[in-house]
Amino acid sequence: MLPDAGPDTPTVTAMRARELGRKSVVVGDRVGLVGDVSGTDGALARIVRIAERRSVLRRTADDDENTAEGRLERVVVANADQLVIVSALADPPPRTGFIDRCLVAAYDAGIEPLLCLTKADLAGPDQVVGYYAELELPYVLVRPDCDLDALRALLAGRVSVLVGHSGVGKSTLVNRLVPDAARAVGVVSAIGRGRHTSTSAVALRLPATPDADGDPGWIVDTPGVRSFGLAHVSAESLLHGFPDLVEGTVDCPPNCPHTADEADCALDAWVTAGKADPRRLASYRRLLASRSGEGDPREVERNPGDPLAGS
Ligand SMILES: Nc1nc2c(ncn2[C@@H]2O[C@H](COP(=O)(O)OP(=O)(O)OP(=O)(O)O)[C@@H](O)[C@H]2O)c(=O)[nH]1
Ligand SMILES: [Mg+2]
Repeated sequence: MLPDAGPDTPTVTAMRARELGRKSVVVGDRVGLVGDVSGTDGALARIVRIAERRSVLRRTADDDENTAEGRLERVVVANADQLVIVSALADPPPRTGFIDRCLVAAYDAGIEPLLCLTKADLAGPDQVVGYYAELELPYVLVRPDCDLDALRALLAGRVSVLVGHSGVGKSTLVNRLVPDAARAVGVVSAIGRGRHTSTSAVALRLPATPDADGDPGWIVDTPGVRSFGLAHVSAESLLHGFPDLVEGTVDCPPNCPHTADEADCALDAWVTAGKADPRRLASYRRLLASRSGEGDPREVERNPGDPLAGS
């Protein structure tokens, strides 16, 4: 993005200059350019500077900080203001474990979360919305025939990044929001198994709408992910993704690990007293366990009693 780019600024093709060293440029970075920034055919500029990032959304390949794969940290996007967690209500089914992970990543990065529930024509939102009742988590419902005014209003003036499993309809949504985007859209081949149609993240400027003035914002489409690895988030910070549980830890002993085997952890009493949903505590503890290598982050099969719980 050019720092002062307006809607009519041409798209500039640029390559990373050697003097940047090992620093990588990611989607959303604000960069300093030299060379030919005319945007005409064949023109090539050079990226010589990356501005300080306002926010950095990261994920790791898996949760294990003890393996090379687990430590492999990817910056998903820089300078995002809003994390739009896209979950289908069916085909593939919603996974609150995954949504919870995204919430942790959002709060950790200082990015505001927005829950976007797609395929509302196939299933109702009550179960998912009920699960988050204690949180002030804004959400929008999307179906093929709905208008997107409410979503557009929430996207206006900021940089929003879409994340979600493959096949939940991220690119479909981007194509509706940005008619020129022409993002490839895939077919969900089997329940829960999207095809990973999108392979790279792309930032797109949202078009101006006639009845709203001001900056309509930017949207970043990303490839579907299987899981949202949180090895880079400290155990203490994990709790930030569970604001409904935070107050319940006030009565915990010092350095309480909040795990299920900690007899004095006050979170059990908090849930028993009806202050938070027991499924949220279970989800928090699954995350704690998966980070210490004790649990399988792909615990879908391990929770047959709660079909929503998987990640
Ligand atoms: N019934 C229904 N189908 C939808 C809706 N939104 C998207 N789909 C379908 O879901 C399938 C997958 O959509 P995509 O937009 O490619 O999903 P994606 O999230 O971009 O997937 P990846 O790029 O693999 O991460 C396509 O066949 C869409 O037509 C919806 O609101 N309702
Ligand atoms: Mg896609």
